[in-house]
Amino acid sequence: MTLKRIAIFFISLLMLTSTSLVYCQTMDEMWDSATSAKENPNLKWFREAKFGLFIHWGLYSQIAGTWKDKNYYGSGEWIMNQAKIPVKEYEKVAADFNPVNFNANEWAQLAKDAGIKYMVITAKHHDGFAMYDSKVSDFNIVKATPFKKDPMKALAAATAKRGIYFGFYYSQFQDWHEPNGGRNTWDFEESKKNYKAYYRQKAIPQLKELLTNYGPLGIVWFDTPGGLTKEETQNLVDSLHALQPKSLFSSRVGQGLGDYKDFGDSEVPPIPIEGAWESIYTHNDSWGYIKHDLNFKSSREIIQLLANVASKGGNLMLNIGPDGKGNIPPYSVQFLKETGKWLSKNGESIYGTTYGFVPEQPWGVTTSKPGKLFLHVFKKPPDGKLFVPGFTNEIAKVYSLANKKTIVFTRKGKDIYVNIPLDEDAHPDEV
Ligand code: JFZ
Repeated sequence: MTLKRIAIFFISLLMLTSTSLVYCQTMDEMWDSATSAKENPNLKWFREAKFGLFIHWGLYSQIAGTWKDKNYYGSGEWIMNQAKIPVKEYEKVAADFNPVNFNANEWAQLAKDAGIKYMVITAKHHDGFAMYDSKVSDFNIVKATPFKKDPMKALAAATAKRGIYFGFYYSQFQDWHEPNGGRNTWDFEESKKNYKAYYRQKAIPQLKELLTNYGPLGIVWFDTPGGLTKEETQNLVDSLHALQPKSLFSSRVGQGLGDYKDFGDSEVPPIPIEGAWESIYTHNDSWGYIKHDLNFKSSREIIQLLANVASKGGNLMLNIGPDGKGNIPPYSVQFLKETGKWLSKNGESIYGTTYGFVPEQPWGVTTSKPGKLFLHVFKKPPDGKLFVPGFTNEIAKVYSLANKKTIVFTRKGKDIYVNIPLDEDAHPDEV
C-alpha cells in the first residue's frame, strides 16, 4: 500500500509567498517520472535548471536605439534593419565599439548570485557581427574593433568556474552583413541570394568554430531558421552534434529537429506542458540595449514569472542587454540580485521541480517534487484562507518554506484551506 502523506510549505518574499504540501508519491507517479527521465539524458540538467540568463550583446548595443538622432523602440538588435542602415555604414560602428568595462567574472558572478543555472549569449546576431575571435569573417570583435579581445573566451571560462552551463546564440539564417545571408533586402537583391553558399562559407564554419574553441557548451541557441530543407537541417545538426554530442540545440534550429521546445517570445503556456521547454522574456522591452528603455521588470515580477513558468513545467530564460561599454544596466543588476536572494531561501520550490497538480488559482500557482507541493502565493486571499481544491493525498504537514514555521490548515474532503498568516510578509506597496 502506498502511503499518501503531504506537507505544505509556504514560501515568501515581497508579496510572493509560497506554501508547500509534502506528500508521498504513488507508484504510478514514480513510474511516470522514471520513464520520462530516460528520454534524453542530455536534457536532465536542463530540466532541473529552471532559470537561465539570456544576453543580447553586439554592435547594436553601441548604437543603443538611436540612429541619426532618431530614437527607435522595440528590439535594439534590429536597428540595422529598422533604420535600413547600409552594410558599409553599419560596419563603421565597430570602430567605436570598445567595451572596456566588460568583466567576464563580474557577469558570471551576477548570474551566480541571481541563482541562474545557464547562460546563453549572442555569438552572432542577425547583423552578422561575430562577438568572438572568428577566422571565418573579419567582421568580428577582435579584428574590427579597438577592443581587440575575445569576450566569449573569458565568459566561457568564468561560467565554467562557477558551474554555470554556457551556450551561444547564433543566427544561422539571417545575416544582414552578407550578400547571400537571409533578409538584408536593402543592400542586396533577394533574387540573387544563394543561401547554400552563405551556409557553406559562413554559418557552418562559424558554428564549427564556436563548438570547437570554447569548451563544452550546454546549449546552441539557433534562431529564425530558413533556407534549408529538412534533410539539410538534419545534416547540419548531425555535423554539429558530432563536435559536441551533449550540447542541446534549441527548437529554432528548425524542421522540428531541436532538443527542446522554445515558446514564442514572452509566452507562457496556460496549462502544464510535458517535455523540456523554455519561455524567453527580456528584462525591459528590448533584447539588445536601448538607452531610452527603462521599463524593467521588478524582482517581484521576475520571481512570479519564474514561478509561473515552473508551474507549467518549463524553464525561464530571462534576457539582459549590456551596453556598448560592457556595463549591465543597473536595474538588471539590482533586480537579478534580489531574485537570487529570494531563490536562496525558496529555491527548493523552483529548481528540480515540475508543474504542480493543482492548477493556477486566483492566489497563485503550484510546483511540485515527489512528496511535496509548493504553493506560490502571489496574492493573499483577503480572509487569509487559501483555498486549495482537488487535493486527494493525505497531508503530513503545511509550512512556510522560508522560515519553516508550521501553518494551520483545515480540510473538507478534497478541499484544503490553508491559514495564511496575514501579518507576515506584508509589503508596504501592496495595492
Ligand atoms: C528573434 C530575434 O529576431 C530577436 O532579435 C531576438 O533575438 C529574439 C530572442 O529572437 O525573434 C523572434 C523569433 C521567434 C519568435 C519571435 C521573435 N517567435 O517564434 O514568436
